[in-house]
Amino acid sequence: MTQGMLFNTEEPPGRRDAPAQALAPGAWLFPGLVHARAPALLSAIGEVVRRAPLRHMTTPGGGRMSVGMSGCGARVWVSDAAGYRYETHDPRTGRPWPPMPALLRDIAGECAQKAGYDGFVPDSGLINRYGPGDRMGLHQDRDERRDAPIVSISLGVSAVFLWGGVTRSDPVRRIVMRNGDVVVWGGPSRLAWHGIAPVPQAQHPLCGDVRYNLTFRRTA
Ligand code: MD3
Ligand code: FE
Repeated sequence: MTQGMLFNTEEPPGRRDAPAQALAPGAWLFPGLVHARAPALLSAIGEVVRRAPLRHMTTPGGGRMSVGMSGCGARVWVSDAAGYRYETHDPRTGRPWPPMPALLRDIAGECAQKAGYDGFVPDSGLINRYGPGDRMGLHQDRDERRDAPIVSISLGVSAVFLWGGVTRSDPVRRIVMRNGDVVVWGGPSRLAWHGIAPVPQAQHPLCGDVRYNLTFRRTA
């Protein structure tokens, strides 16, 4: 997609009940699974970021992440000059992270169950906010429990998800994530390399030019 062009990323009708797609062993894409609940999910995000404002974290290498981040639950991932870790308190406010809204916890559990992971109760909900041009480089998620899946919910503007497989040299697949799409990653796919290509300049009726991604994890 050409940067700078305007796209209407509103999802076409009829994709809401699209079948689940197996992306790889242990990894499932559910197109539009939470589409109907996008407004409620966005309200829950608003409730969290009112108490724990989105911020651009610093990487250990001294860079500034383009993605705005916040979170809820017992522990939330943070990055600063000292490295990556999960913290019980928001370093920006000094207060505990906001509790995870029951709506988020319940939807995450329901999504995990659809992928065959029963009894998933996340203790961490990370909120990523992407504006036009914001991206996330290829990485692995290594800082939390690996015996639990990660549930990812995309909202707002569509983005191209980069998926490099479990070995760094694996070819990178490109998968479009639209408003209401859910991916559940676990088992053999839990340590896959992944990232987000620069988000296009586009408009979504619920989110303007923003993409949100929610990820739900177990950290303890
Ligand atoms: C594949 N977020 O927060 S979510 C992250 O859209 C992160 O904001 C991206 O990567 C985003 O760490 C992608 C999809 C995702 C999340 C975790 C994974 C894919 C994953 C863990 C293992 C393999
Ligand atoms: Fe990640």
